[in-house]
Amino acid sequence: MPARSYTFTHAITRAPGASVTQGLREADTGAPDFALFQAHHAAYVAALRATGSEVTELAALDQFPDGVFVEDTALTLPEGAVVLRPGAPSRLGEVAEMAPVLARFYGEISTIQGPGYIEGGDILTTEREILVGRSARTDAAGIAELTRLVAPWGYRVRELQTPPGVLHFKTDCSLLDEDTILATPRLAASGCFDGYRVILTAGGEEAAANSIRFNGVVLAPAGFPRTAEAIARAGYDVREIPNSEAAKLDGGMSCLSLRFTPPG
Ligand code: CIR
Repeated sequence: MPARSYTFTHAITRAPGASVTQGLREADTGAPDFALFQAHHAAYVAALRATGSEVTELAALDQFPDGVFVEDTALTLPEGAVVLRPGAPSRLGEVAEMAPVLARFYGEISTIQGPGYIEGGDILTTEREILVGRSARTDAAGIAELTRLVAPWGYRVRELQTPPGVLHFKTDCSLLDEDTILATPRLAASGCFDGYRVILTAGGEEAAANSIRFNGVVLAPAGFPRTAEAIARAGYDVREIPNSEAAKLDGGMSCLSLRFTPPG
């Protein structure tokens, strides 16, 4: 049986809209260039497709500047999909756009009702558990509701802390295989990955931590050569994807897709 935490037959992405230049950002390093963002996004989608996966590309939503970061709207597991509740007020409405799309693949879907909040960027699903980092976007009530929703499917949720000043838990880590996590030294130092093998990002290359294992490849943001080399040396097939524009909005490889294998 292939590993459910990184083997996927499907993915969903959303094209960036022109309003992506107004997307949320922790620090303003300038607006992303829209045309370049589109080109980078196309390279990302092509890399997903090259693994044989079926990628559903949704149309841009100009009313949601951060709509391209579809990961934050849902948690997609083989047993079912959970529509989340983003903690960023400007992003709450994105979930109503995603729910009917997921219903096409899953039939019935579960929904975080609130009052808590939880964004997909704070959720790392491994082969043995679901790790969720509390952050400025994800609170204890949101995590508790998710825990209740996935319990019948046999998942254990472990609540952790996203490092202060870091947008999402997965800003600082990604799953490479059943036993291996790529993480920044600052997150790994918390001990939250004890029991896993950890590959650390190189000094000054913390942004490389938001990579994704997708079927046979690891998609990593381009521009972090020592970390890419460390991942390759560990035996993974690394594909570097240009990400300079999404990075201006604190976005990396995971944010840009929902990855899943529909039931049945
Ligand atoms: C935001 O602040 O919500 C977006 N600018 C970036 C979202 C990145 N999403 C993710 O890491 N899953």
